[in-house]
Formats: sequence, structure tokens, C-alpha cells
Amino acid sequence: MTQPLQMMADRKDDAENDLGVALKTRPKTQRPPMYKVLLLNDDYTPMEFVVHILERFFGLNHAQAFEIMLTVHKKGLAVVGVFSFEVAETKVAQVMDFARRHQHPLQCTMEKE
Ligand code: TYC
Repeated sequence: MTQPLQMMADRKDDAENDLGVALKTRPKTQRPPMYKVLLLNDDYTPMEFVVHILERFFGLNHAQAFEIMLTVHKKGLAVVGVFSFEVAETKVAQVMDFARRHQHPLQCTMEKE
């Protein structure tokens, strides 16, 4: 049994429309902004303490942590990671709290990428 002509036409239209929407419509999506977490140099925080922080809160291995610590020591600061706002905020708070509890003046900040 054959379908009525109009029904076949509708089916064809629907298929074309779906394809058209998928191919032509590109809604403007915004990627969420990312934030750099920066570690700042100072004259008092022990190098090994900074290395420990980088291993503990940023998941770096000892060699990576030592390298970034040395960069901060020599250049004054370094980016230690790039995260979503909430994750960056948490890392900064964890570092600042840990440094304060150990009475080191280490500073950690974040800035929009
Ligand atoms: N400059 C410190 C020292 O000589 C070491 C240090 C490195 C401190 C990195 C802070 O973010 C820092 N003991």
C-alpha cells in the first residue's frame, strides 16, 4: 500500500529541515574564562616548602615542582596552572592557608587568562 502524496512530501521536508538545522545553525557558545594561578617569590619561604606545595596542591612530580620553584625564585613569579574560576580560587585558598599555618609569607594569586 502506498502513502498519500502529501505525507511523503512532509517526511521529505522534515528530513531536509533536520539536516539544515544541524549544518547551518551554529549558536554562539562562550567558553568559560580560565584563570592563571601565580606563585610569587619572597626572600623567606624555604625552597623545599614551595616544592612541597607544588607537589601537594598542583599534582606536580618532584622534578616539575623543583623547576617551577626555581623559576619563581629567579624571575619573581610563575604560572603554576590554569583552571576554572572555582578551582583556581580553591587552589589559591589552599596555598595561602597552608603557608599561613606554617608562618611563611608565600603569596599565591590568580588572574584571568
Ligand atoms: N626565594 C626563596 C628562597 O630563596 C624561595 C622561594 C621560591 C620562595 C619560590 C617563594 O614562591 C617562592 N628561600
